Amino acid sequence: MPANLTHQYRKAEAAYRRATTAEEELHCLQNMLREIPKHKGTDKLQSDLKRKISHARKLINGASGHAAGQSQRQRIPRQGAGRAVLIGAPNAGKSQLVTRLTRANPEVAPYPFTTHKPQPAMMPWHDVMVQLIDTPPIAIEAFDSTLLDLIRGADLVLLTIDLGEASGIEAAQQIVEHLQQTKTRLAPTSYLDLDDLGVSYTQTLAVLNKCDLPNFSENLPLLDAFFPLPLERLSVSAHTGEGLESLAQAIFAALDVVRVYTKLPNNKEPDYDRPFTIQRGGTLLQIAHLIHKDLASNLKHARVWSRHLHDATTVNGDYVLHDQDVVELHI
Ligand SMILES: Nc1nc2c(ncn2[C@@H]2O[C@H](COP(=O)(O)OP(=O)(O)OP(=O)(O)O)[C@@H](O)[C@H]2O)c(=O)[nH]1
Ligand SMILES: [Mg+2]
Repeated sequence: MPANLTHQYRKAEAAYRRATTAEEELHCLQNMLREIPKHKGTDKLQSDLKRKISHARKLINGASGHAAGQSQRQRIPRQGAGRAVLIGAPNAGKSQLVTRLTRANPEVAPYPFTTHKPQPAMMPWHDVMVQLIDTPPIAIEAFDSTLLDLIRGADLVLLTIDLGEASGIEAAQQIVEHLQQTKTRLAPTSYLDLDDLGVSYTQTLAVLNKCDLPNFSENLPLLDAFFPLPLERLSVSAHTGEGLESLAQAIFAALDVVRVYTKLPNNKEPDYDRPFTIQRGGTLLQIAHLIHKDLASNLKHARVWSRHLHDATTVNGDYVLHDQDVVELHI
């Protein structure tokens, strides 16, 4: 029987994927269980959820132990409009890309295994910031499984491939195939497997790096023959900067968020410097909640300036926001 999952369930599931603490995970799993349609087709999902809830509770209650403390330390707080994690083989150019896209200064070197631990940095894109995480290289023979948590929790993975060398394709192919054997896999879009909740797919862009090198165009067609996944591809050079604007644009687009500017009733102009961002499809009530939870519970109505409406249209909390809407909240 098909599960026929609702929009509300999908939203709860998306929040679960982004949870960065055990408490958040528990809260999201409880939401998923509440929202899941209760019928025979979802029996297995329901019992999976209950099992995960009980596991998350145990983790939180026993959090004084060494293992729990360690996993908390490895968690990097989420910042900005979303999180993209760069992964790839040694020397693919991950750190060089982060240097070019952000103001961070990770170590870049002409030899492999330069980066030792995940490092967050912020990428400015127009008026928002996106969190990029540089990671140590993936070597199949010594795979560091803590990377799996980062991939699972990411909004986007940037699989960085060195196309300056033909061996770059094989290295990336091995990474993809290795991950497909785990429960944390790469895919053109993010979703959780309906038959096995433990299996998670994270949306991935293939970043074809080193397009300034002479062998790049020769290696490009080899991708079609040898690369196992139909991922969106972008050719870039972290060295010359070519393609990086398109990459930044693609990263922001993949996050699928909208920017919302708030305006105080007595002010003429909204605060254009600091937009709030929420997942596309999000409502005015969610923005109110982001600003302050009391604002959400006391919200009476709002006025909206939007490309899709007449200026200053009055709307309610369930109004679905568009990118670059301006809202004036009234309580
Ligand atoms: N020609 C060229 N060289 C590049 C490019 N991007 C990176 N490199 C060089 O490739 C080497 C590796 O770059 P890193 O950014 O350190 O690679 P990494 O993927 O972070 O490596 P690990 O930390 O070992 O995983 C350095 O010598 C960079 O200067 C590029 O687009 N073109
Ligand atoms: Mg590096």
